[in-house]
Amino acid sequence: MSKTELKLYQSNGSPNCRRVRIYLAEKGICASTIPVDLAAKEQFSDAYAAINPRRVVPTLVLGDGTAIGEVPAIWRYLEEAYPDRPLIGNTPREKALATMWERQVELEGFNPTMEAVRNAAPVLKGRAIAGSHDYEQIPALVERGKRRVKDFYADFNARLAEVGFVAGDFFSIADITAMVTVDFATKALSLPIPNDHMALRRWYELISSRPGIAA
Ligand SMILES: N[C@@H](CCC(=O)N[C@@H](CS)C(=O)NCC(=O)O)C(=O)O
Repeated sequence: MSKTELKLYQSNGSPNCRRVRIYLAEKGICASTIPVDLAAKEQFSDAYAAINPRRVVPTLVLGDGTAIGEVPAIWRYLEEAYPDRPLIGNTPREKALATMWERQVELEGFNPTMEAVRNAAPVLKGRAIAGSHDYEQIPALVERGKRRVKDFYADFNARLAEVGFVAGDFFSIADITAMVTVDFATKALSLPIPNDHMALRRWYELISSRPGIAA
């Protein structure tokens, strides 16, 4: 299958889509991008629901029509189909570490950021959780989410005082999710990395200089 047969259904403002865009850019994989307008609720159209019944972005569609949703599943497919420049580690040990740290970043940093944003944004009223069902916002989750993001910053500042990258001494999907988390928490929650978190700031500057991060 040629690389150009990959289609990524995505939205530019979506942090989950950015996790995949950065991955593609870092690996040098070409995929045509097909915009899904979340503001216009295009994710609920019959055409998109046929591609992703969960009605969320991103979705990667392969040349044979197979539709893959969920960021880790998309990464998993791409990592096996395009093994050059591995981003989920080289060896069994590195693969486990990259997966473990990426999941920890998602659980402790990315998800709390999304929870705080989704429970606060007036435009997401009645849509506190992405997906097929509607859930009302719970204002108390906004403050708790912000507190958890601050704890994530402190914990990962300590981690990055010991190692160069989140998973150890190699760049990986764990750095991608951490980078997307910091940028989204800064923009949407006005929670930038605190000035005294020197190790996290050093890591952020290093990662920001990679060309793929602009994706
Ligand atoms: N667990 C899913 C999360 C996908 C997700 O929540 N996407 C958001 C955009 S960041 C979405 O589609 N939102 C649509 C909505 O809120 O209706 C994944 O890994 O892809």
